[in-house]
Amino acid sequence: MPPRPTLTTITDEARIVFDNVLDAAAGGGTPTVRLGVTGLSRAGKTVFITALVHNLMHGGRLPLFDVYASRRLIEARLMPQPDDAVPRFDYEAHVADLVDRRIWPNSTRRISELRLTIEYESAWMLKRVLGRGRLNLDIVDYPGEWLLDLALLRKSYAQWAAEVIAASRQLHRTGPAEAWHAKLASVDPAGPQNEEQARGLAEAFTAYLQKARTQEHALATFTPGRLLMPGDLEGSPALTFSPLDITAVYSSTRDTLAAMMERRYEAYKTHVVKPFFRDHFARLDRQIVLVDMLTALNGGSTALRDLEQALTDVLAAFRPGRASWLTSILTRKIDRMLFAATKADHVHHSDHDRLARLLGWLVRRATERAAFVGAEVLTLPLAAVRATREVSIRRDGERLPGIAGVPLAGERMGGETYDGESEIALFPGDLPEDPELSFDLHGPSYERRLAKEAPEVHFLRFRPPRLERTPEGVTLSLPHIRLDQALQYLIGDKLA
Ligand SMILES: Nc1nc2c(ncn2[C@@H]2O[C@H](COP(=O)(O)OP(=O)(O)OP(=O)(O)O)[C@@H](O)[C@H]2O)c(=O)[nH]1
Ligand SMILES: [Mg+2]
Repeated sequence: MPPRPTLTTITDEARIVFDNVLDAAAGGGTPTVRLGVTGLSRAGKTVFITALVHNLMHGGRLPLFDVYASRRLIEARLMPQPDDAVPRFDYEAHVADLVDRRIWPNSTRRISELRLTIEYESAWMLKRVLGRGRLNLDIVDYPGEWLLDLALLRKSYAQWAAEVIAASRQLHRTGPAEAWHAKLASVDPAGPQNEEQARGLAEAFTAYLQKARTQEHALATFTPGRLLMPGDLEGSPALTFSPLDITAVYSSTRDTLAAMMERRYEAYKTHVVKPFFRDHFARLDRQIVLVDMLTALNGGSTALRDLEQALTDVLAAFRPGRASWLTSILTRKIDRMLFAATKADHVHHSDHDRLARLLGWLVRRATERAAFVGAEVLTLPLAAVRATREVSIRRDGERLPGIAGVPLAGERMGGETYDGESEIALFPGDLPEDPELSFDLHGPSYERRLAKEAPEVHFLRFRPPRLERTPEGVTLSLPHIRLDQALQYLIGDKLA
């Protein structure tokens, strides 16, 4: 078991206990589930939350969501959320984007929250006599870039700096890092602290992060998150720092440049990362971790390993475990975790088993840890919004399981650029059979073997679907894959 020095101070723990008791009081006796929707940037958090609310409010097709299938769900509606200081999740705008304009919502730039109150008829006679049941479902949405910061809580400045610099020296990252590396070489970490130098370094470092992120393979190792997505913190001193090359000449003497950077790094953790963790992640009951396996597969084994490392680091910050009735009020614990491979509509359902196996492999360490402390874990391929349909494609006399959809304008494949209007059918390639091979755990020869054994996969991004209408002209809710199964696992037992 790794140590858990994430929230070390007693004051932090006391705050969390206090907030939990407040939560219980603010619920006014209505049971509340705080659902953590966890995922790196572009993993599909905003789309998932929107689809979840839309399907519950508009009666989607949810045959595997028990309360719904047995017609016990009376109503789901958005209610004022518990935290007044956090903006409300802009559900209406996201639905309008998806349904009316058929575009995906923008990348999230700030934190927001929603409370969905579900009224239901209990499945139990006795409970039914006592009246209708009610459950509050609280969800927070935030920019995925910020999530990686949770890993910083366990890292010293020296450790973090060494890791970031090592990553930036990897072959595919040296181009974007050139200017920043030059700046690093021109300063002396043991020299006197200097605001101008600090600012110059921070700017060069931020520029590197931005450039590196747009590279095809660049993925998950980019911290601090607020340099990429500053929210309200733009320009503040807590963001004016950079890793320094201090492995050789680290001097912890006060007033050196290195000491100054270290102070700011620690300030960033104290004033930015810890409150974010304490207020939104330390109090979760259930968690869904969304993982975009397909984009990582497109990026090859380096991208997969990057993603694995990042997720393992992040998930170490959470507190899974089974709680007793008393500890469930005082210290909430995550007793159920769902790992979902998102955007599963990009492959034919005959490949979903492989997709689930790949994800299971990616999160195996986090799964072991959760199981060890008694939390339940499930792995599922999922599409919060299904943008494709399945077709069978004839090629060389063979029938291949394919998908059809409208590629986003500008998507390209085989020399063709799509206009965002016409539908195409394609066979994206089969997912690799053996997860271990995809992660290339045994060196480059495996990469070659993999290339031979598994044909290349290529995934296009599709436009959100055109919604079906009933003969009366009512639009149906957003189509999905296994959203009902996810709901059943995450909150089904609370609606019994
Ligand atoms: N086909 C399909 N695409 C999806 C689905 N969910 C997400 N996507 C795609 O993934 C992109 C990112 O989804 P978001 O929900 O915005 O991701 P996010 O995790 O909120 O990302 P940040 O806000 O940047 O942290 C979308 O723009 C879509 O292109 C899905 O269920 N099906
Ligand atoms: Mg988002």
